[in-house]
Amino acid sequence: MFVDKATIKVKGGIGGNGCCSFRKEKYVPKGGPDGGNGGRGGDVMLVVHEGEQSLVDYVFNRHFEAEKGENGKGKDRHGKAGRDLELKVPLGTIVRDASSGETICDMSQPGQVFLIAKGGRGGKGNRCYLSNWNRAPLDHEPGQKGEEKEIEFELKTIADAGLVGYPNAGKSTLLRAISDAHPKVAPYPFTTLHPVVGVHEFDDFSRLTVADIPGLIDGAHMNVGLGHEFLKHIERTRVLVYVLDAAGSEGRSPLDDFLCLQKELEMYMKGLSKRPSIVVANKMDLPDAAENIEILRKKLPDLRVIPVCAVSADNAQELLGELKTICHDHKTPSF
Ligand SMILES: Nc1nc2c(ncn2[C@@H]2O[C@H](COP(=O)(O)OP(=O)(O)OP(=O)(O)O)[C@@H](O)[C@H]2O)c(=O)[nH]1
Ligand SMILES: [Mg+2]
Repeated sequence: MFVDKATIKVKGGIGGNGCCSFRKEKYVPKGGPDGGNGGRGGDVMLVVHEGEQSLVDYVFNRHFEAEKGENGKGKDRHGKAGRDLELKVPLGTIVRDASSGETICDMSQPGQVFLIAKGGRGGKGNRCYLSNWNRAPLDHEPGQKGEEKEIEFELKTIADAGLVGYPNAGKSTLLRAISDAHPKVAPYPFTTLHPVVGVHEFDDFSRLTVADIPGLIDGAHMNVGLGHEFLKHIERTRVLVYVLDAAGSEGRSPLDDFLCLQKELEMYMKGLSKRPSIVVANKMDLPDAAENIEILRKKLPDLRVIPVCAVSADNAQELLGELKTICHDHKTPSF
């Protein structure tokens, strides 16, 4: 199940209570106060986990509370602090306050950690109240409550490149050819129903992340097909890769496909189609592809058109090299 929105409640752990106790020992009369402090409650932290690609963990379980601090004890023993609670979120999760809608943080860096709800302070034991004026204090504090928040997660995938194209153009096949991901491939439209991110590691150990986005069709902006719902997952990619069925095997012209895709992107978000782009002319093994690629090159002189056969991974290296160069030259757009 792919989930890109969730609302949850987080609560820092309650601090442990301070203790009221007096030293009792043989031959030590009036031993004095020895009540220890309570431990602090655990914090709730958000941690980016690159293995996660969905917010599915937060659909059924919506309440998260960190551990309570231990109560203080006699003989000056302080309570143990409560354990922090780490909530894993996928890279690209935007965190908002559920009531005001205000953005609290954007989990956009690998390994990023954010303290979302602080645990309560532990209460003071009666030992802390010892003074020259009060040699036998009975005062001691209860632990404080932890911070409590209702927050909203929205996942907007972050990847170096985003594959956009019509259903069946071969986006998932291409992702399989150039990365470690294994999205489902099938000869019917809308095989991919949610974004999948794959990673390619180059020989110099640099990495390229590529997001496969569900197929777009004409009128997606009017909610035709899967609509625009998934386009938010290419908003934060540096390069757009238009994957076209260069053989026109479904009776459409690749050039028209490209122009319609560009129009849909622009309708979703102004300026999106101006992002650095590459055109992948896929299915070069089929007849008519060679002829169509010439038309594409002629009509789109400013764009790099790369012929690829995704099934046999032909020319995948050239595409990867080109993506690497473009990603190197362009920073991730900021939002
Ligand atoms: N002959 C040929 N067929 C290909 C090529 N690339 C993909 N296909 C076939 O095209 C069909 C669709 O491929 P997918 O990778 O599932 O296409 P997609 O763009 O991910 O489709 P959706 O997930 O539905 O949007 C499959 O039957 C693939 O085997 C290619 O280079 N040559
Ligand atoms: Mg697919």
